[in-house]
Amino acid sequence: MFFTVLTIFPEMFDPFWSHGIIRRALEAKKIEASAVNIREFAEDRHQVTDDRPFGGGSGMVMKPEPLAAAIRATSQTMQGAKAVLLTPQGRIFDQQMARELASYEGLILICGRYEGVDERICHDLIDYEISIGDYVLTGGELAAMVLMDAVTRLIPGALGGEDAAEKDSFSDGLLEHAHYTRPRIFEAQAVPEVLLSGHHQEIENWRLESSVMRTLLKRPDLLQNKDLTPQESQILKKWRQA
Ligand code: 6GU
Repeated sequence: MFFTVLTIFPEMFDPFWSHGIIRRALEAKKIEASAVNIREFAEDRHQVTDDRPFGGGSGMVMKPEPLAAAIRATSQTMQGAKAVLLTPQGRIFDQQMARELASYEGLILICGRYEGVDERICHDLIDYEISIGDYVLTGGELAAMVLMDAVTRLIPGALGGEDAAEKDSFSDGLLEHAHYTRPRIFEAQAVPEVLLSGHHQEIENWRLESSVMRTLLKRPDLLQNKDLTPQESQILKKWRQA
């Protein structure tokens, strides 16, 4: 997977590239990533990337020419890449969209700033408009990092060979089961006995029950669109009656 981020703040990405799973995935060449300054594609002497809105009003709009030039130049060097505009007006990002994006060879992530980008960019040059939630950020940069993080962990081998991505929350439409580590008793709260038992089947059963119960309590909306296995249905019935 290739990520190229188009932004007026490329330095914002340096700390993101240099920590944790993202760093390891870069070092292992599971992903490649770079941040390109849109300013480099501005033709004028002052490399201006924004201008006042036609029709008046407050705020500034990102000019179309530097953005279009940046997207075209990047697309040419990235065969099979999709162009994603990060905008609060986009489709809300979720795990299913992360899976879809992870199937492409590359992603060009375009970070809007100011009040927005000139509308004429969206028609021919953009494949996806994506938002990360219903709140307003000052720019698409943090959203681009969220998206790259979620997509990277789905790239085979990026997590270091474990199957953790498949077992994570949302991958099967349920929240994760509860987790415990040492000590066995922390502030008068004991670890559930079954987890210390060594009975693998019983531990699996307990984890599924924990998963279903937590989803029912914390995110019942997730259960609306989910096909439940017979075992999951049975657990749900039990907890709904409780
Ligand atoms: Cl992608 N951009 C901005 N500016 N605000 C957002 C967002 C994106 N997603 C949620 N809020």
